Amino acid sequence: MPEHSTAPESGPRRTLRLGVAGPVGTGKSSLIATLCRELSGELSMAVVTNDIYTDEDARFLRSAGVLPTERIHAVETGACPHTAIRDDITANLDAVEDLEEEFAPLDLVLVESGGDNLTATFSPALIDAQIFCLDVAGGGDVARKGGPGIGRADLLVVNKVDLAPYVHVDAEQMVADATAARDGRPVLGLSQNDPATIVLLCDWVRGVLREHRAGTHVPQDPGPMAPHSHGPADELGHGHGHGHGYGHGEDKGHGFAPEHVHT
Ligand SMILES: Nc1nc2c(ncn2[C@@H]2O[C@H](COP(=O)(O)OP(=O)(O)OP(=O)(O)O)[C@@H](O)[C@H]2O)c(=O)[nH]1
Ligand SMILES: [Mg+2]
Repeated sequence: MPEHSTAPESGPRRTLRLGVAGPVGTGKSSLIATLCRELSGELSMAVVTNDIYTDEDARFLRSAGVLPTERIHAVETGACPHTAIRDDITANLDAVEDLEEEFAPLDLVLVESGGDNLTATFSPALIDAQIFCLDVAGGGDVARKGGPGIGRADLLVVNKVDLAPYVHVDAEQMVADATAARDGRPVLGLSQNDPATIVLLCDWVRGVLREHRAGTHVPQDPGPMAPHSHGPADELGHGHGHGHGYGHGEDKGHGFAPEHVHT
């Protein structure tokens, strides 16, 4: 098994590795593009994208011009996205470490998961903190469906709140449902068209980075995905090894200022 350095001997790694997961089309790449646009003036940043068969997300981000193209690496998972962010993280860890070496010192590496379902979360061996991204267009009830990302990601984003009236969703209720499912962990209603929500997102990232650098941020494992099968290969015993007893940390993560906390 390859050895990956995770921290210099003298203290925590400088670079914060931040994962962004969530169902297909909920706005993960757009959120990452926004963070690059807003924060690359103050932070040295890079991005790793995951797509199943293509490098579509990396091409989108490169064409958006939000970072120098060489700071955006694509991992083609060739399989169910959660495999590459949770079960065998080698390709992603290599991509992250290559970027950290090439552009040292990096402050922030964003890792976008391939769009999956409600059960995919990052391994804390790959990332330090993770955002789980839903959108209102997926339906107001999604936040009530639970799962490790909704329940225990460091930040849950309810995205595209500007679309709520058009898809007959009560965005405030959706945020309230999400908050109720998270035992105090933060929830953010976000829209690319609402600068105030983007400020809150950026402030949350700055807060995590501060705690990471201070050594007080503890990466949390939201937990594994539910047992499932990928067909004949799994039946022959070549499964992904789900069902480990991952613990659920007690750290509730980084909240917003009181006036922005959704309870
Ligand atoms: N109205 C609105 N549209 C948004 C917002 N954020 C993203 N979108 C749109 O949603 C669509 C999907 O966005 P992406 O960022 O590609 O979503 P994704 O989660 O990266 O998609 P996959 O990687 O394919 O899973 C695009 O057409 C975006 O322009 C938002 O805040 N409001
Ligand atoms: Mg994407």
